Amino acid sequence: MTNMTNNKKVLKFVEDSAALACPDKIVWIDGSVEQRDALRAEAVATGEMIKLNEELLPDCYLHRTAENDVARVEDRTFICSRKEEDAMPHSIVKWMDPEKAYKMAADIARGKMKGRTMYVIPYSMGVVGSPFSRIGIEVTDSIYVVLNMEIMTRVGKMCLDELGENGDFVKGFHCKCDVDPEKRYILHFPEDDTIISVNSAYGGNVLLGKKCFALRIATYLGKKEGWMAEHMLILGCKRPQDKEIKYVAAAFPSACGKTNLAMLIPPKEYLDAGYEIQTVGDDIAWIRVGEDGRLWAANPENGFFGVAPGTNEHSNPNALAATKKGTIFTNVAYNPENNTVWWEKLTKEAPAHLIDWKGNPWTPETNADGKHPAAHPNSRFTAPAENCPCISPEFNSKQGVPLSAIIFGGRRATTTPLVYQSRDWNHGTFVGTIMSSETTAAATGAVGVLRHDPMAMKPFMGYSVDQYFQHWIDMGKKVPADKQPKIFNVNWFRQDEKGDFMWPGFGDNMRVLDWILDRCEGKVDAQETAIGYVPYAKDINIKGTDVTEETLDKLLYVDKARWAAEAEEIEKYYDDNFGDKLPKEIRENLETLKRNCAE
Ligand code: GTP
Ligand code: SPV
Ligand code: MN
Repeated sequence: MTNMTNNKKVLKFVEDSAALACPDKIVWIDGSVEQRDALRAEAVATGEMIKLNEELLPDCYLHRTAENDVARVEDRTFICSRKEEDAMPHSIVKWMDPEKAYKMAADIARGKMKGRTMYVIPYSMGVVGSPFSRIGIEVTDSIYVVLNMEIMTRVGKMCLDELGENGDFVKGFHCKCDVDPEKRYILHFPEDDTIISVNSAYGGNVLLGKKCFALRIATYLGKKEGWMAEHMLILGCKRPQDKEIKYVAAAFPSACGKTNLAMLIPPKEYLDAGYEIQTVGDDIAWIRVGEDGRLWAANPENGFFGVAPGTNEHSNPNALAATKKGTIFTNVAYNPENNTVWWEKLTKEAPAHLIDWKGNPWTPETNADGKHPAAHPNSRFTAPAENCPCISPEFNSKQGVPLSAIIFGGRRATTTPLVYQSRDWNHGTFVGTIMSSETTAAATGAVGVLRHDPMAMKPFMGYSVDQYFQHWIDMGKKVPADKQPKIFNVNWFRQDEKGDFMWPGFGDNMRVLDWILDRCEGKVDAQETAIGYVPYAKDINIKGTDVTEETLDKLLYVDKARWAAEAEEIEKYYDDNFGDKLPKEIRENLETLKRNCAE
Protein backbone atom coordinates (compact mmCIF):
# COMPACT_ATOMS: atom_id res chain seq x y z
CA MET A 1 0.00 0.00 0.00
CA THR A 2 2.77 2.40 0.89
CA ASN A 3 6.44 2.59 1.62
CA MET A 4 6.00 5.71 3.70
CA THR A 5 6.13 3.80 7.00
CA ASN A 6 6.74 0.39 8.53
CA ASN A 7 4.95 1.37 11.71
CA LYS A 8 2.51 -1.50 12.19
CA LYS A 9 0.17 0.54 14.36
CA VAL A 10 -0.14 3.18 11.66
CA LEU A 11 -0.70 0.57 8.97
CA LYS A 12 -3.31 -1.19 11.07
CA PHE A 13 -5.17 2.04 11.81
CA VAL A 14 -5.28 2.87 8.10
CA GLU A 15 -6.35 -0.68 7.17
CA ASP A 16 -9.09 -0.76 9.82
CA SER A 17 -10.38 2.66 8.73
CA ALA A 18 -10.48 1.57 5.09
CA ALA A 19 -12.12 -1.74 5.95
CA LEU A 20 -14.91 0.17 7.67
CA ALA A 21 -15.45 3.09 5.30
CA CYS A 22 -14.57 1.29 2.01
CA PRO A 23 -12.90 4.11 0.05
CA ASP A 24 -12.15 3.49 -3.63
CA LYS A 25 -8.64 4.76 -3.16
CA ILE A 26 -6.15 5.60 -0.40
CA VAL A 27 -3.74 8.53 -0.79
CA TRP A 28 -0.90 9.15 1.66
CA ILE A 29 -0.10 12.81 2.18
CA ASP A 30 3.68 13.23 1.98
CA GLY A 31 3.92 16.96 2.64
CA SER A 32 5.42 17.76 -0.77
CA VAL A 33 4.58 20.96 -2.63
CA GLU A 34 3.91 18.93 -5.79
CA GLN A 35 1.27 16.79 -4.13
CA ARG A 36 -0.29 19.80 -2.40
CA ASP A 37 -0.55 21.76 -5.64
CA ALA A 38 -2.07 18.78 -7.44
CA LEU A 39 -4.69 18.40 -4.69
CA ARG A 40 -5.50 22.11 -4.83
CA ALA A 41 -5.98 21.88 -8.58
CA GLU A 42 -8.19 18.83 -8.10
CA ALA A 43 -10.35 20.65 -5.50
CA VAL A 44 -10.78 23.51 -7.97
CA ALA A 45 -11.65 21.12 -10.79
CA THR A 46 -14.36 19.44 -8.71
CA GLY A 47 -15.76 22.80 -7.58
CA GLU A 48 -14.93 22.17 -3.93
CA MET A 49 -12.79 25.31 -3.93
CA ILE A 50 -12.78 28.45 -6.05
CA LYS A 51 -9.38 29.69 -7.14
CA LEU A 52 -9.13 33.43 -6.41
CA ASN A 53 -7.39 36.24 -8.29
CA GLU A 54 -3.79 35.10 -8.73
CA GLU A 55 -2.48 38.66 -8.83
CA LEU A 56 -4.32 40.02 -5.79
CA LEU A 57 -4.51 36.82 -3.75
CA PRO A 58 -1.89 34.38 -5.08
CA ASP A 59 -2.56 30.74 -4.35
CA CYS A 60 -5.72 31.60 -2.36
CA TYR A 61 -9.04 29.73 -2.45
CA LEU A 62 -12.63 30.04 -1.32
CA HIS A 63 -14.62 27.15 0.11
CA ARG A 64 -18.27 27.04 1.21
CA THR A 65 -19.50 24.51 3.73
CA ALA A 66 -23.07 23.22 3.98
CA GLU A 67 -25.42 25.81 5.45
CA ASN A 68 -26.07 23.60 8.46
CA ASP A 69 -22.36 23.06 9.08
CA VAL A 70 -20.69 26.38 9.91
CA ALA A 71 -19.45 26.15 13.52
CA ARG A 72 -18.38 23.74 16.23
CA VAL A 73 -21.25 21.65 17.55
CA GLU A 74 -20.73 21.64 21.29
CA ASP A 75 -23.90 19.69 22.05
CA ARG A 76 -22.81 16.86 19.78
CA THR A 77 -19.28 16.64 21.18
CA PHE A 78 -18.52 13.79 23.59
CA ILE A 79 -15.76 12.62 25.88
CA CYS A 80 -15.83 8.83 25.90
CA SER A 81 -13.74 7.86 28.91
CA ARG A 82 -14.27 4.38 30.31
CA LYS A 83 -15.66 5.76 33.56
CA GLU A 84 -18.27 8.48 33.44
CA GLU A 85 -16.77 10.17 36.51
CA ASP A 86 -13.54 10.83 34.57
CA ALA A 87 -15.44 13.05 32.13
CA MET A 88 -18.13 14.42 34.43
CA PRO A 89 -18.98 16.96 35.64
CA HIS A 90 -18.13 18.68 32.39
CA SER A 91 -19.07 22.25 31.55
CA ILE A 92 -20.77 21.43 28.29
CA VAL A 93 -19.43 18.42 26.47
CA LYS A 94 -21.23 15.19 27.35
CA TRP A 95 -20.04 11.68 28.21
CA MET A 96 -20.75 8.56 26.20
CA ASP A 97 -19.78 4.99 26.98
CA PRO A 98 -16.82 4.23 24.67
CA GLU A 99 -18.16 0.88 23.55
CA LYS A 100 -21.46 2.45 22.58
CA ALA A 101 -19.70 5.38 20.90
CA TYR A 102 -17.40 3.17 18.80
CA LYS A 103 -20.32 1.08 17.65
CA MET A 104 -22.52 4.07 16.87
CA ALA A 105 -19.74 5.75 14.86
CA ALA A 106 -18.94 2.55 12.98
CA ASP A 107 -22.61 2.12 12.04
CA ILE A 108 -22.72 5.71 10.80
CA ALA A 109 -19.48 5.58 8.79
CA ARG A 110 -19.73 2.05 7.41
CA GLY A 111 -19.24 2.11 3.64
CA LYS A 112 -19.52 5.91 3.55
CA MET A 113 -16.26 6.45 1.65
CA LYS A 114 -17.43 4.32 -1.27
CA GLY A 115 -16.67 6.23 -4.46
CA ARG A 116 -14.37 8.57 -2.55
CA THR A 117 -10.69 8.80 -1.72
CA MET A 118 -9.41 8.33 1.80
CA TYR A 119 -6.45 10.59 2.55
CA VAL A 120 -3.96 9.66 5.24
CA ILE A 121 -2.45 12.74 6.87
CA PRO A 122 0.59 12.25 9.10
CA TYR A 123 1.03 15.48 11.09
CA SER A 124 2.78 16.91 14.09
CA MET A 125 1.40 19.29 16.66
CA GLY A 126 4.50 21.25 17.67
CA VAL A 127 7.89 21.50 15.99
CA VAL A 128 8.92 17.98 15.00
CA GLY A 129 11.58 16.74 17.39
CA SER A 130 10.83 19.29 20.12
CA PRO A 131 9.88 18.15 23.64
CA PHE A 132 6.40 19.55 22.97
CA SER A 133 5.76 17.70 19.73
CA ARG A 134 3.12 14.98 19.37
CA ILE A 135 2.27 13.08 16.21
CA GLY A 136 -1.21 12.44 14.89
CA ILE A 137 -2.58 10.56 11.89
CA GLU A 138 -5.88 11.80 10.47
CA VAL A 139 -7.71 9.81 7.86
CA THR A 140 -10.37 11.79 6.03
CA ASP A 141 -12.47 11.74 2.88
CA SER A 142 -12.29 15.54 2.59
CA ILE A 143 -9.73 17.20 0.34
CA TYR A 144 -10.62 20.46 2.14
CA VAL A 145 -9.48 18.91 5.41
CA VAL A 146 -6.20 17.81 3.82
CA LEU A 147 -5.51 21.27 2.42
CA ASN A 148 -6.37 23.00 5.70
CA MET A 149 -4.33 20.55 7.78
CA GLU A 150 -1.36 21.26 5.49
CA ILE A 151 -1.57 24.90 6.57
CA MET A 152 -2.54 24.44 10.22
CA THR A 153 -0.08 21.70 11.17
CA ARG A 154 3.28 20.29 10.13
CA VAL A 155 2.35 17.56 7.67
CA GLY A 156 4.38 14.92 5.88
CA LYS A 157 6.68 11.95 5.88
CA MET A 158 8.95 13.41 8.60
CA CYS A 159 6.12 12.77 11.06
CA LEU A 160 6.14 9.07 10.19
CA ASP A 161 9.94 9.04 10.43
CA GLU A 162 9.58 10.58 13.88
CA LEU A 163 7.25 7.72 14.88
CA GLY A 164 9.67 5.08 13.68
CA GLU A 165 8.57 1.44 13.65
CA ASN A 166 6.84 1.45 16.98
CA GLY A 167 5.89 4.99 18.00
CA ASP A 168 2.41 5.89 19.23
CA PHE A 169 0.22 8.60 17.76
CA VAL A 170 -3.21 10.16 18.10
CA LYS A 171 -5.66 8.46 15.75
CA GLY A 172 -8.15 10.69 13.99
CA PHE A 173 -10.92 9.26 11.84
CA HIS A 174 -12.98 11.78 9.87
CA CYS A 175 -15.76 10.97 7.44
CA LYS A 176 -18.07 13.59 5.94
CA CYS A 177 -20.70 10.88 5.46
CA ASP A 178 -23.83 12.81 4.37
CA VAL A 179 -23.09 15.96 6.40
CA ASP A 180 -26.28 15.07 8.26
CA PRO A 181 -26.65 17.31 11.33
CA GLU A 182 -28.78 14.67 13.06
CA LYS A 183 -25.94 12.15 12.83
CA ARG A 184 -23.10 14.57 13.48
CA TYR A 185 -20.80 13.43 16.28
CA ILE A 186 -17.41 14.58 17.50
CA LEU A 187 -16.14 11.80 19.75
CA HIS A 188 -13.00 11.71 21.90
CA PHE A 189 -11.52 8.61 23.51
CA PRO A 190 -8.74 10.07 25.66
CA GLU A 191 -7.65 6.69 27.06
CA ASP A 192 -7.20 5.36 23.50
CA ASP A 193 -5.65 8.51 21.95
CA THR A 194 -8.51 8.42 19.47
CA ILE A 195 -10.85 10.96 17.84
CA ILE A 196 -13.80 10.18 15.57
CA SER A 197 -15.69 12.87 13.65
CA VAL A 198 -18.64 12.09 11.40
CA ASN A 199 -21.14 14.09 9.31
CA SER A 200 -19.37 17.45 9.43
CA ALA A 201 -16.91 19.24 7.17
CA TYR A 202 -16.42 22.45 9.17
CA GLY A 203 -13.16 23.63 10.82
CA GLY A 204 -13.10 22.85 14.51
CA ASN A 205 -15.21 19.72 13.99
CA VAL A 206 -12.92 18.16 11.39
CA LEU A 207 -9.41 19.66 11.51
CA LEU A 208 -8.73 17.09 14.17
CA GLY A 209 -5.31 18.44 15.14
CA LYS A 210 -6.87 21.60 16.49
CA LYS A 211 -9.51 21.57 19.26
CA CYS A 212 -9.97 17.77 19.31
CA PHE A 213 -6.29 16.80 19.67
CA ALA A 214 -4.40 19.92 20.78
CA LEU A 215 -6.98 20.68 23.49
CA ARG A 216 -9.32 17.79 24.37
CA ILE A 217 -6.88 14.88 24.00
CA ALA A 218 -3.90 17.02 25.04
CA THR A 219 -5.53 18.22 28.28
CA TYR A 220 -5.84 14.57 29.23
CA LEU A 221 -2.21 13.81 28.27
CA GLY A 222 -1.08 16.93 30.13
CA LYS A 223 -2.91 15.88 33.28
CA LYS A 224 -1.28 12.44 33.11
CA GLU A 225 2.18 13.73 32.27
CA GLY A 226 2.34 17.02 34.20
CA TRP A 227 1.90 19.69 31.52
CA MET A 228 -0.93 21.92 30.29
CA ALA A 229 -2.90 22.40 27.06
CA GLU A 230 -4.78 25.70 27.03
CA HIS A 231 -7.00 27.83 24.75
CA MET A 232 -4.42 30.62 24.78
CA LEU A 233 -2.61 32.95 22.42
CA ILE A 234 1.10 33.51 23.05
CA LEU A 235 2.78 36.84 22.33
CA GLY A 236 6.19 38.38 22.86
CA CYS A 237 6.42 42.03 23.84
CA LYS A 238 9.52 44.08 23.18
CA ARG A 239 9.75 47.24 25.31
CA PRO A 240 12.58 49.75 25.40
CA GLN A 241 12.81 49.56 29.20
CA ASP A 242 13.22 45.76 29.36
CA LYS A 243 16.45 43.84 28.81
CA GLU A 244 14.65 41.02 27.02
CA ILE A 245 11.39 40.23 25.27
CA LYS A 246 8.63 39.29 27.73
CA TYR A 247 6.16 36.54 26.84
CA VAL A 248 2.51 36.43 27.78
CA ALA A 249 -0.20 33.79 27.24
CA ALA A 250 -3.86 34.78 27.23
CA ALA A 251 -7.07 32.73 27.36
CA PHE A 252 -10.20 34.30 25.87
CA PRO A 253 -13.23 32.32 24.70
CA SER A 254 -13.80 31.75 20.98
CA ALA A 255 -14.21 34.98 18.98
CA CYS A 256 -13.23 37.14 21.97
CA GLY A 257 -9.97 38.60 20.71
CA LYS A 258 -7.08 36.13 20.86
CA THR A 259 -5.97 36.55 17.24
CA ASN A 260 -6.34 40.31 17.55
CA LEU A 261 -4.26 40.58 20.73
CA ALA A 262 -1.64 38.14 19.45
CA MET A 263 -1.01 40.38 16.41
CA LEU A 264 -1.49 43.75 18.06
CA ILE A 265 0.18 46.80 16.57
CA PRO A 266 1.03 49.29 19.34
CA PRO A 267 -0.23 52.89 19.08
CA LYS A 268 2.10 55.29 17.30
CA GLU A 269 3.78 56.76 20.38
CA TYR A 270 4.59 53.24 21.58
CA LEU A 271 5.95 52.25 18.18
CA ASP A 272 8.08 55.37 18.13
CA ALA A 273 9.41 54.45 21.58
CA GLY A 274 10.43 50.99 20.31
CA TYR A 275 7.53 48.77 21.42
CA GLU A 276 6.80 45.70 19.31
CA ILE A 277 4.47 42.70 19.56
CA GLN A 278 5.60 39.36 18.18
CA THR A 279 3.10 36.55 17.59
CA VAL A 280 3.95 33.05 18.80
CA GLY A 281 0.40 31.67 18.64
CA ASP A 282 -3.20 32.84 18.35
CA ASP A 283 -5.31 29.99 19.72
CA ILE A 284 -3.58 27.18 21.57
CA ALA A 285 -0.68 26.98 24.02
CA TRP A 286 1.04 23.89 25.33
CA ILE A 287 2.84 24.73 28.56
CA ARG A 288 5.47 22.80 30.46
CA VAL A 289 8.01 23.35 33.24
CA GLY A 290 11.35 24.21 31.64
CA GLU A 291 14.83 23.28 32.80
CA ASP A 292 15.11 26.61 34.59
CA GLY A 293 11.98 25.88 36.64
CA ARG A 294 9.83 28.46 34.84
CA LEU A 295 6.76 27.72 32.72
CA TRP A 296 7.51 27.60 28.97
CA ALA A 297 4.87 27.75 26.28
CA ALA A 298 4.75 26.68 22.63
CA ASN A 299 2.12 26.96 19.95
CA PRO A 300 1.41 23.47 18.57
CA GLU A 301 -0.13 24.88 15.36
CA ASN A 302 1.51 26.08 12.15
CA GLY A 303 -1.18 28.44 10.85
CA PHE A 304 -4.10 30.64 11.86
CA PHE A 305 -7.74 29.61 11.55
CA GLY A 306 -8.99 33.12 12.23
CA VAL A 307 -12.39 34.85 12.32
CA ALA A 308 -12.68 36.87 9.08
CA PRO A 309 -15.48 39.41 9.81
CA GLY A 310 -14.12 42.47 11.55
CA THR A 311 -10.59 41.85 10.26
CA ASN A 312 -9.35 44.86 8.31
CA GLU A 313 -6.30 47.04 7.80
CA HIS A 314 -7.15 49.11 10.87
CA SER A 315 -8.31 46.43 13.34
CA ASN A 316 -5.67 43.80 12.50
CA PRO A 317 -3.36 44.61 9.58
CA ASN A 318 -1.05 41.71 10.49
CA ALA A 319 -3.83 39.12 10.22
CA LEU A 320 -5.01 40.69 6.99
CA ALA A 321 -1.49 40.57 5.56
CA ALA A 322 -1.23 36.91 6.59
CA THR A 323 -4.25 36.11 4.37
CA LYS A 324 -2.76 37.58 1.19
CA LYS A 325 -1.22 34.37 -0.12
CA GLY A 326 -1.60 30.61 0.26
CA THR A 327 -4.81 31.08 2.24
CA ILE A 328 -8.09 29.16 2.21
CA PHE A 329 -11.19 31.22 3.00
CA THR A 330 -14.26 29.44 4.36
CA ASN A 331 -17.80 30.89 4.15
CA VAL A 332 -16.78 34.47 3.34
CA ALA A 333 -18.46 36.37 0.50
CA TYR A 334 -17.20 36.20 -3.09
CA ASN A 335 -16.64 39.28 -5.19
CA PRO A 336 -17.16 38.22 -8.84
CA GLU A 337 -16.02 41.57 -10.15
CA ASN A 338 -12.36 40.96 -9.36
CA ASN A 339 -12.45 37.32 -8.22
CA THR A 340 -11.61 38.14 -4.60
CA VAL A 341 -13.34 37.78 -1.25
CA TRP A 342 -15.15 40.14 1.10
CA TRP A 343 -16.52 40.04 4.63
CA GLU A 344 -18.25 42.51 6.92
CA LYS A 345 -16.00 45.42 7.88
CA LEU A 346 -13.20 44.41 5.46
CA THR A 347 -13.94 47.78 3.86
CA LYS A 348 -16.24 50.52 5.15
CA GLU A 349 -18.60 50.20 2.20
CA ALA A 350 -19.66 46.81 0.95
CA PRO A 351 -19.17 46.20 -2.79
CA ALA A 352 -22.41 46.68 -4.73
CA HIS A 353 -22.70 43.08 -5.93
CA LEU A 354 -21.44 40.00 -4.15
CA ILE A 355 -22.15 36.29 -3.89
CA ASP A 356 -22.88 35.62 -0.23
CA TRP A 357 -21.50 32.74 1.86
CA LYS A 358 -24.41 30.55 0.81
CA GLY A 359 -23.64 31.13 -2.88
CA ASN A 360 -26.56 33.51 -3.56
CA PRO A 361 -26.42 37.00 -5.15
CA TRP A 362 -26.09 39.69 -2.47
CA THR A 363 -26.28 43.48 -2.42
CA PRO A 364 -26.08 45.81 0.61
CA GLU A 365 -29.91 45.87 0.36
CA THR A 366 -30.01 42.15 1.09
CA ASN A 367 -28.77 42.93 4.57
CA ALA A 368 -31.18 45.81 5.23
CA ASP A 369 -32.51 43.90 8.25
CA GLY A 370 -28.98 43.23 9.57
CA LYS A 371 -29.72 39.50 9.55
CA HIS A 372 -28.27 38.62 6.16
CA PRO A 373 -24.56 39.37 6.23
CA ALA A 374 -22.58 38.59 3.09
CA ALA A 375 -20.06 36.51 5.03
CA HIS A 376 -21.10 34.10 7.78
CA PRO A 377 -20.26 35.64 11.21
CA ASN A 378 -18.04 32.60 11.87
CA SER A 379 -16.41 32.66 8.43
CA ARG A 380 -12.69 32.00 8.67
CA PHE A 381 -9.33 32.28 6.95
CA THR A 382 -6.75 29.50 7.12
CA ALA A 383 -3.42 31.28 6.73
CA PRO A 384 0.16 30.00 7.06
CA ALA A 385 1.82 31.41 10.21
CA GLU A 386 4.94 32.29 8.22
CA ASN A 387 2.87 34.84 6.26
CA CYS A 388 2.31 36.93 9.37
CA PRO A 389 4.52 40.05 9.32
CA CYS A 390 4.86 40.01 13.13
CA ILE A 391 5.54 36.29 13.55
CA SER A 392 7.96 35.74 16.45
CA PRO A 393 11.55 34.65 15.70
CA GLU A 394 10.83 32.03 18.40
CA PHE A 395 7.88 30.59 16.46
CA ASN A 396 9.83 27.46 15.54
CA SER A 397 11.84 27.30 18.74
CA LYS A 398 12.00 23.79 20.18
CA GLN A 399 11.92 24.82 23.82
CA GLY A 400 9.12 27.41 23.44
CA VAL A 401 9.12 30.74 25.29
CA PRO A 402 9.18 31.52 29.05
CA LEU A 403 5.97 33.05 30.41
CA SER A 404 5.97 36.21 32.52
CA ALA A 405 2.19 36.54 32.68
CA ILE A 406 -1.01 34.61 32.05
CA ILE A 407 -4.13 36.60 31.21
CA PHE A 408 -7.78 35.53 31.33
CA GLY A 409 -10.53 37.55 29.70
CA GLY A 410 -14.06 37.40 28.40
CA ARG A 411 -16.88 39.51 27.00
CA ARG A 412 -18.50 41.18 29.96
CA ALA A 413 -20.77 44.20 29.47
CA THR A 414 -20.66 44.92 33.21
CA THR A 415 -18.94 44.06 36.51
CA THR A 416 -15.46 43.00 35.37
CA PRO A 417 -12.95 45.87 35.24
CA LEU A 418 -10.63 46.58 32.31
CA VAL A 419 -7.82 44.73 34.12
CA TYR A 420 -6.95 43.29 37.51
CA GLN A 421 -4.21 41.13 38.91
CA SER A 422 -4.63 38.11 41.14
CA ARG A 423 -2.84 37.87 44.47
CA ASP A 424 -1.01 34.58 43.75
CA TRP A 425 -1.16 31.42 41.59
CA ASN A 426 -4.09 29.82 43.44
CA HIS A 427 -6.08 33.04 43.41
CA GLY A 428 -5.20 33.40 39.72
CA THR A 429 -6.51 29.90 39.11
CA PHE A 430 -9.71 30.90 40.91
CA VAL A 431 -9.97 33.96 38.64
CA GLY A 432 -9.77 31.58 35.66
CA THR A 433 -12.45 29.30 37.09
CA ILE A 434 -14.95 32.16 37.53
CA MET A 435 -14.66 33.41 33.95
CA SER A 436 -17.97 34.07 32.23
CA SER A 437 -18.43 35.40 28.75
CA GLU A 438 -21.18 36.26 26.32
CA THR A 439 -21.53 33.57 23.63
CA THR A 440 -20.39 34.20 20.02
CA ALA A 441 -20.95 32.73 16.56
CA ALA A 442 -17.97 30.38 16.93
CA ALA A 443 -20.32 27.68 18.21
CA THR A 444 -23.86 26.83 17.18
CA GLY A 445 -26.58 28.22 19.47
CA ALA A 446 -27.72 31.65 20.67
CA VAL A 447 -25.25 34.55 20.56
CA GLY A 448 -24.75 37.06 23.39
CA VAL A 449 -25.83 34.88 26.29
CA LEU A 450 -23.67 35.11 29.41
CA ARG A 451 -22.31 31.70 30.33
CA HIS A 452 -19.61 30.32 32.59
CA ASP A 453 -16.51 29.51 30.60
CA PRO A 454 -13.74 28.54 33.01
CA MET A 455 -10.31 29.35 31.55
CA ALA A 456 -12.07 29.78 28.14
CA MET A 457 -11.94 25.97 28.11
CA LYS A 458 -15.60 25.13 28.60
CA PRO A 459 -15.91 23.31 25.25
CA PHE A 460 -12.36 21.97 25.21
CA MET A 461 -11.61 19.98 28.37
CA GLY A 462 -10.88 16.30 27.80
CA TYR A 463 -11.79 15.29 31.34
CA SER A 464 -13.82 16.53 34.29
CA VAL A 465 -13.75 20.20 35.19
CA ASP A 466 -12.98 19.64 38.89
CA GLN A 467 -9.91 17.55 37.99
CA TYR A 468 -8.90 20.22 35.48
CA PHE A 469 -9.06 22.90 38.21
CA GLN A 470 -7.03 20.60 40.46
CA HIS A 471 -4.44 20.23 37.70
CA TRP A 472 -3.99 24.01 37.60
CA ILE A 473 -3.40 24.04 41.37
CA ASP A 474 -0.94 21.15 41.01
CA MET A 475 0.97 22.87 38.17
CA GLY A 476 1.44 25.90 40.45
CA LYS A 477 3.10 23.64 43.01
CA LYS A 478 5.69 22.57 40.43
CA VAL A 479 6.97 26.14 40.03
CA PRO A 480 8.59 28.19 42.84
CA ALA A 481 6.51 31.30 43.63
CA ASP A 482 9.14 33.72 42.32
CA LYS A 483 9.19 31.92 38.96
CA GLN A 484 5.43 31.62 38.50
CA PRO A 485 3.84 33.78 35.83
CA LYS A 486 1.62 36.49 37.38
CA ILE A 487 -2.05 35.94 36.57
CA PHE A 488 -4.35 38.74 35.34
CA ASN A 489 -7.89 39.21 34.05
CA VAL A 490 -8.89 41.69 31.33
CA ASN A 491 -12.19 42.82 29.86
CA TRP A 492 -12.10 44.81 26.60
CA PHE A 493 -15.90 44.68 26.33
CA ARG A 494 -17.31 46.75 29.20
CA GLN A 495 -20.22 48.89 27.96
CA ASP A 496 -21.63 52.27 28.92
CA GLU A 497 -25.32 53.07 29.51
CA LYS A 498 -25.83 53.37 25.74
CA GLY A 499 -24.38 49.93 25.10
CA ASP A 500 -21.18 51.22 23.47
CA PHE A 501 -17.80 49.71 24.31
CA MET A 502 -16.02 52.01 26.76
CA TRP A 503 -12.52 50.86 25.84
CA PRO A 504 -11.18 51.33 22.28
CA GLY A 505 -9.50 47.89 22.34
CA PHE A 506 -7.33 46.43 19.57
CA GLY A 507 -3.99 48.35 19.34
CA ASP A 508 -4.86 50.36 22.43
CA ASN A 509 -4.80 47.15 24.46
CA MET A 510 -1.03 47.79 24.44
CA ARG A 511 -1.71 50.31 27.21
CA VAL A 512 -3.08 47.56 29.44
CA LEU A 513 -0.36 45.09 28.45
CA ASP A 514 2.18 47.74 29.45
CA TRP A 515 0.70 47.92 32.96
CA ILE A 516 0.63 44.12 33.18
CA LEU A 517 4.32 43.85 32.29
CA ASP A 518 5.20 46.67 34.70
CA ARG A 519 3.41 44.70 37.43
CA CYS A 520 5.43 41.60 36.51
CA GLU A 521 8.60 43.67 36.81
CA GLY A 522 7.49 45.17 40.13
CA LYS A 523 7.68 48.64 38.57
CA VAL A 524 4.22 50.00 39.40
CA ASP A 525 1.93 50.09 42.44
CA ALA A 526 -1.69 49.02 42.40
CA GLN A 527 -4.73 49.36 44.62
CA GLU A 528 -5.84 46.28 46.49
CA THR A 529 -9.58 45.73 46.00
CA ALA A 530 -12.08 43.00 46.87
CA ILE A 531 -11.18 41.07 43.70
CA GLY A 532 -7.43 41.68 43.48
CA TYR A 533 -5.03 44.43 42.37
CA VAL A 534 -6.51 47.12 40.13
CA PRO A 535 -4.45 49.88 38.45
CA TYR A 536 -4.44 53.42 39.76
CA ALA A 537 -6.04 55.44 36.96
CA LYS A 538 -2.84 57.47 36.54
CA ASP A 539 -0.96 54.32 35.59
CA ILE A 540 -3.06 53.51 32.51
CA ASN A 541 -1.87 55.82 29.77
CA ILE A 542 -4.88 57.19 27.87
CA LYS A 543 -3.03 60.01 26.11
CA GLY A 544 -3.89 59.91 22.42
CA THR A 545 -7.17 58.01 22.93
CA ASP A 546 -10.77 59.23 23.16
CA VAL A 547 -11.07 57.74 26.63
CA THR A 548 -11.83 60.42 29.24
CA GLU A 549 -10.60 60.23 32.84
CA GLU A 550 -14.18 59.73 33.89
CA THR A 551 -14.57 56.74 31.56
CA LEU A 552 -11.28 55.27 32.75
CA ASP A 553 -12.50 55.51 36.35
CA LYS A 554 -15.62 53.62 35.32
CA LEU A 555 -13.58 51.03 33.43
CA LEU A 556 -11.50 50.36 36.54
CA TYR A 557 -14.36 50.53 39.05
CA VAL A 558 -14.98 47.47 41.20
CA ASP A 559 -18.61 47.57 42.33
CA LYS A 560 -18.66 45.54 45.56
CA ALA A 561 -22.43 45.05 45.50
CA ARG A 562 -22.27 43.61 41.98
CA TRP A 563 -19.34 41.42 42.94
CA ALA A 564 -21.20 40.19 46.03
CA ALA A 565 -24.01 39.10 43.72
CA GLU A 566 -21.46 37.60 41.31
CA ALA A 567 -19.86 35.64 44.19
CA GLU A 568 -23.26 34.28 45.17
CA GLU A 569 -23.88 33.20 41.58
CA ILE A 570 -20.42 31.60 41.39
CA GLU A 571 -21.10 29.67 44.59
CA LYS A 572 -24.30 28.32 43.07
CA TYR A 573 -22.43 27.39 39.88
CA TYR A 574 -19.79 25.55 41.89
CA ASP A 575 -22.36 23.79 44.10
CA ASP A 576 -24.58 22.76 41.20
CA ASN A 577 -21.69 21.40 39.18
CA PHE A 578 -18.90 20.25 41.47
CA GLY A 579 -20.19 20.05 45.06
CA ASP A 580 -17.43 18.74 47.32
CA LYS A 581 -15.29 17.78 44.31
CA LEU A 582 -14.26 21.44 44.05
CA PRO A 583 -10.57 21.77 45.05
CA LYS A 584 -10.26 23.36 48.48
CA GLU A 585 -7.95 26.12 47.23
CA ILE A 586 -10.73 27.29 44.92
CA ARG A 587 -13.35 27.17 47.68
CA GLU A 588 -11.01 29.18 49.97
CA ASN A 589 -10.65 31.89 47.35
CA LEU A 590 -14.41 32.09 46.92
CA GLU A 591 -14.77 32.56 50.70
CA THR A 592 -12.18 35.35 50.56
CA LEU A 593 -14.06 37.05 47.73
CA LYS A 594 -17.34 36.86 49.66
CA ARG A 595 -15.67 38.25 52.80
CA ASN A 596 -14.01 41.07 50.84
CA CYS A 597 -17.30 42.09 49.23
CA ALA A 598 -19.15 42.09 52.55
CA GLU A 599 -16.63 44.42 54.22
P1 GTP B 1 -11.28 32.06 17.93
O1 GTP B 1 -10.48 31.90 16.69
O2 GTP B 1 -12.72 31.71 17.73
O3 GTP B 1 -10.72 31.30 19.10
O4 GTP B 1 -11.38 33.64 18.26
P2 GTP B 1 -10.34 34.71 18.84
O5 GTP B 1 -10.35 34.66 20.34
O6 GTP B 1 -9.02 34.58 18.19
O7 GTP B 1 -11.04 36.09 18.45
P3 GTP B 1 -10.61 37.21 17.38
O8 GTP B 1 -9.29 37.86 17.71
O9 GTP B 1 -10.73 36.63 16.03
O10 GTP B 1 -11.76 38.30 17.62
C1 GTP B 1 -13.10 38.07 17.32
C2 GTP B 1 -13.85 39.36 17.28
O11 GTP B 1 -13.70 40.03 18.54
C3 GTP B 1 -13.30 40.35 16.23
O12 GTP B 1 -13.96 40.25 15.03
C4 GTP B 1 -13.54 41.69 16.87
O13 GTP B 1 -14.78 42.20 16.45
C5 GTP B 1 -13.64 41.43 18.35
N1 GTP B 1 -12.49 42.00 19.10
C6 GTP B 1 -11.23 41.53 19.16
N2 GTP B 1 -10.45 42.32 19.95
C7 GTP B 1 -11.25 43.31 20.39
C8 GTP B 1 -11.06 44.43 21.24
O14 GTP B 1 -9.98 44.69 21.77
N3 GTP B 1 -12.15 45.23 21.46
C9 GTP B 1 -13.36 44.97 20.91
N4 GTP B 1 -14.37 45.80 21.18
N5 GTP B 1 -13.59 43.93 20.08
C10 GTP B 1 -12.55 43.11 19.84
C1 SPV C 1 -12.72 28.45 18.17
O1 SPV C 1 -13.94 28.30 17.99
O2 SPV C 1 -12.23 28.69 19.30
C2 SPV C 1 -11.80 28.38 17.02
C3 SPV C 1 -12.35 27.94 15.73
O3 SPV C 1 -10.64 28.66 17.16
S1 SPV C 1 -12.53 26.20 15.65
O4 SPV C 1 -11.37 25.63 15.01
O5 SPV C 1 -13.74 25.95 14.87
O6 SPV C 1 -12.65 25.67 16.98
MN1 MN D 1 -10.23 29.24 19.35
